Amino acid sequence: MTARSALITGITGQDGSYLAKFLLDKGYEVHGLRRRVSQPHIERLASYGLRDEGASGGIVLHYGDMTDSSSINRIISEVRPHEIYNLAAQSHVRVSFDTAEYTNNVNATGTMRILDALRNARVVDKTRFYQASSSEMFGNAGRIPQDEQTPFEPQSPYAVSKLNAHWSTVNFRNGYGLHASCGILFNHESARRSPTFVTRKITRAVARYQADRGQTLKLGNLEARRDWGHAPEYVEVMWTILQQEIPDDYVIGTGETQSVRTFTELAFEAVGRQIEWTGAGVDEQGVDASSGELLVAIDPYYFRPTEVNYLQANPAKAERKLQWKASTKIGELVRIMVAADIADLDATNVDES
Ligand code: NAP
Ligand code: F7E
Repeated sequence: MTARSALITGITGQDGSYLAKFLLDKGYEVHGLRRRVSQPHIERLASYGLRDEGASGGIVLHYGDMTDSSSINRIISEVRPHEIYNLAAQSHVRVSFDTAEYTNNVNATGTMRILDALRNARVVDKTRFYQASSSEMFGNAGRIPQDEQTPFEPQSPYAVSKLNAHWSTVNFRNGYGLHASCGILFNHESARRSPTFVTRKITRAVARYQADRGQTLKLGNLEARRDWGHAPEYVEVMWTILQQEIPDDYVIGTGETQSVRTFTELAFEAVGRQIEWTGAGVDEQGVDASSGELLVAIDPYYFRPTEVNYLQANPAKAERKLQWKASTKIGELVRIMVAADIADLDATNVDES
């Protein structure tokens, strides 16, 4: 029997790398779209084996870009995959305020390029499509927790672009019968999370303190609350979503929420340090309760023009229909990430802004 094939956009990212491994283990022929960069960065995939087209085993990487229809058309026509996981995105919310047009081009128009390519290659009947939608689309929805019926109130260019891609996917499902589904995923983190997201920024800072190379950790809004889960569990549900007979959209999260402040406290507690908070607003500081050492300060650079204050998933539909439930709780997630960063202390001097 011929292996099922999958094309992953965003394969070099956190989720793409976990998903590639998950699909390889299931016997899939895995293809990935990667963009050209001056410094090759496929570390997250290196251990899985890369191969040339035509050879067996490993992953086939194709050069392309979400901003380039011709490469997307070419790759889809050549690979004609059974499944497409569209994970590529300019995924940083704060950066999207500085690069709004580009973010929209990659995330929204990029998704439309893939959907149109599926029509043009006449594989709408053959290919199933997964769209990486985001809890950011809920924005400040005013309803807690958020489920599939919660109205969207996006608060950033990133969230607006993801909402565009989300509705385009639903439209192609309704209009052309494409087996297209959206996973509305809440924040999911791991040792592979880019260091510019707050969780990894914090766990890396804790690891540096542990090695006596600590520098004051500069953060923005400590009060924002997120529903943080563990990324490897979240890529499994992407696959489960595409195995359903009827395409649909699902909210995926743990159902629990914590503030950035609490995540910071838990991360320092993982190495035996208690934070004592003093001051208020931009003058607030977190100091080591025993030594008085300054651990955390506020830097307004990390504030966003519009912030999402409170995200908490209601994943009841996924639990009921997909039999999926997040198992890693926040305490364990923090311990996994801190331990990985302590084991990998080379990674200093990375730009975390
Ligand atoms: P990530 O680590 O930032 O990875 C993003 C991927 O997209 C990378 O492979 C990146 O390539 C690629 N990419 C960016 N711009 C591209 C372009 N112009 N052309 C081709 N590829 C491009 O993101 P992630 O955390 O794995 O998230 C995966 C997807 O889920 C994203 O769409 C994200 O928006 C969405 N999402 C994430 C979360 C979360 O908490 N992680 C929650 C909800 C939704 P490079 O490696 O070359 O940069
Ligand atoms: O921010 C606050 C910040 O950048 C979380 C992406 O994967 O999840 C992610 O988006 C919160 C925000 O992730 C810093 O203001 C405080 O309230 O880690 P983040 P995000 O914006 O939630 C969603 C679901 C996605 O779809 C996105 O692709 O933390 N915060 N201080 C900070 N954030 C950062 N980055 N850096 C700080 O210093």
